[in-house]
Amino acid sequence: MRIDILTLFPEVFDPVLSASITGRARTAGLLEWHATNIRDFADNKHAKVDDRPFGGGPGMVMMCKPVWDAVQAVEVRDPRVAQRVLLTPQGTPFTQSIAEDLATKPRLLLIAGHYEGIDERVIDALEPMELSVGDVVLSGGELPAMMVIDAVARLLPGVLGHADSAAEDSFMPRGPDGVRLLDCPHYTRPREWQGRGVPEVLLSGDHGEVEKWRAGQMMTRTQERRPDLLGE
Ligand code: 9D3
Repeated sequence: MRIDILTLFPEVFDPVLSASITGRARTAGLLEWHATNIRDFADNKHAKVDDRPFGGGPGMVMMCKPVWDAVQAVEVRDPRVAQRVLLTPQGTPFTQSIAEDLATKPRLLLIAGHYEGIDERVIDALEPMELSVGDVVLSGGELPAMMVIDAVARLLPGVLGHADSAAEDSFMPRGPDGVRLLDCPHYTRPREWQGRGVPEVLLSGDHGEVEKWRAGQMMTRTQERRPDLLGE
């Protein structure tokens, strides 16, 4: 998969993405990413890509032209059609299902906004998928873009080893009707630590009972901590 990122801070991507599983995916030839500075597509001598909002108010708005020109320039660097994704607080909440969908695409183009936002007309023209990473205010779309890249990369065939793929099933296990559940608690040696023991069933050697206990823990923890995952 090829991922392009349009950003005002292209230098932040390599250090983070090279260090983790995305770095391994790149080394294995399964993933490539290219961060491009939107500022390179400013047409004025001060490389200004933002301007004051029509209607007044605080903050600056990213102008249409540099964003549009950057998208056009980057898209012709590869013949595959890119799924365009804009990271924005107004986007659809990013979920594992969306990551699974994005992982099927040959190419992604992520646009990380900064300032108060991007001129709505270039969003209308580009028709990107718009994603948010949660109800929290960040200072830009760069960390959200890296979250998307990380979540997608680990779903690409061949990126995780077999042991890790198995672990993935328990990372977000499925309940009876395919609903995602929180994981159960985990324990390792020693059997007692600061006076705290380990649930007896885990020491019993009875794999059937262990699996039943884990399934029960997943369900009760989800009920207690994330009832929204279980629906009505
Ligand atoms: C005063 C208006 N601000 C809303 C509270 C505007 C604003 C614009 C841009 C606030 C933050 C940002 C920068 N954030 C992102 O670009 C962003 C983001 C986020 O802040 N939270 C969750 N997901 C995302 S995806 C991109």
